[in-house]
Amino acid sequence: MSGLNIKRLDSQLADFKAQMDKLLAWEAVSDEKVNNIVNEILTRVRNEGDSAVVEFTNRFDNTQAQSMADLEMSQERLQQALDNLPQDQRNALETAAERVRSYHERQKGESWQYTEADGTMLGQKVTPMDRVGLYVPGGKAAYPSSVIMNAMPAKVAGVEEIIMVVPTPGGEVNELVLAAACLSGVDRVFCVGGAQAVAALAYGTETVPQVDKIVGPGNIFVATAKRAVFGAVGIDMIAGPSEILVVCDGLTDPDWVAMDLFSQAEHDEDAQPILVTPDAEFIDKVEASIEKLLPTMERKEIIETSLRLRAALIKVTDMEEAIEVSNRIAPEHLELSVEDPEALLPKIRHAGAIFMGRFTAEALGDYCAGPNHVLPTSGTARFSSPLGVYDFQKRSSLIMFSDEGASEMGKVASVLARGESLTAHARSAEYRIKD
Ligand code: HSO
Ligand code: ZN
Repeated sequence: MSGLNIKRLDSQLADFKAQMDKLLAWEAVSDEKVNNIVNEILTRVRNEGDSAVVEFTNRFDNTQAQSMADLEMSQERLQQALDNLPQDQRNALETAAERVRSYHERQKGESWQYTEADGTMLGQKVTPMDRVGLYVPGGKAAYPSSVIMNAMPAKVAGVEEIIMVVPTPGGEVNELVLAAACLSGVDRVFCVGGAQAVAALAYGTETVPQVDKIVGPGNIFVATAKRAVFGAVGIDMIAGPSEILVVCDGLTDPDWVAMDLFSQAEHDEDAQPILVTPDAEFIDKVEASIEKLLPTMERKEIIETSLRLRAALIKVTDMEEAIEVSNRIAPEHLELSVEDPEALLPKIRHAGAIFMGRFTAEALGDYCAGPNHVLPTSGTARFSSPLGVYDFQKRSSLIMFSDEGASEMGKVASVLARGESLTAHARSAEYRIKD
């Protein structure tokens, strides 16, 4: 038995459903105190602009900026960060950026139209957003890979201007983050974080241009601020802690499975790693691998907490049931660690990203496979999708009637308008009816 006490569940036991519900219960905390602080910051930035942003930044990030100009990074500075990277870092970053670009190229929505027999034309016009804001967290969650994953789909969509904000506590900038911004075509970078950064992007200041949508992960202050400005601007999803579900037939090296579980656990104490298998002995083997490998991990404290709080080793009767459990969880990342993943694919309904086969480590998807690593968490894969080009494009409907079409449809509209007692609608349509 393990000292870690990782939860074990068995689909044959009477309380399985209740245990599953308990395992998956996750609520984003909403904190009254945080709400009040965020609201004050939003109001002050909205009313006072740059000076409030500078004041909050100096206060929270311990910097000594005199003005917004001190907090902006020039394009030359971004290029310099890229040029000064060790060659292997630069190559890897370039390979990743290129693969992410080429995958996302395929997501571009195209405009379309069709013409009816009487000459009436209908269609849909796709337009990129003008300007978007990208929030990049500082400190331990400053991931250059996330800069690429957030900026590249916007770039591919054709967004004209990408504005990045990133906190730099103590004035310390992350060179890899700047290099990734350079490679992804970010236009302007401000060393500002927290709710003040979200406010600057949402309302605009003398220096920071107002954006149409804000994307990117952040701490509770950032998430609360994004929720508050939604409506004035668009926002992406508010991500919960990382999750990985490994569905395994019991034939993969247990060390591989243990490390795949660690790979998401190391993100966050609240991350959720789960194994589902029909092979009871395999559960013991993976647990033994976990015990053996954990002491070797740099982030063992975080991994251990995540394993203790939120992990589970689930025994099912067969693969069919494994997929049922997977659909119930709707995981952010699903690994199908089996011989023939394609045979399982048709039955999988809910997952942010599906990693097929024993060789497909989720970590490859985080960095360089090509698909986006910003994915729906906490079961939201039931109704939402990975971040993509489509999140930076919008659609306008196109309608052009021929005189004949206007006459025919005028009759239909007139009847419906009079049914709603909207006479101006009816008469506007009727003017165009030919006698
Ligand atoms: N797995 C994270 C993304 C990430 N992993 C960034 C490494 N760096 C999103 O679920
Ligand atoms: Zn990751």
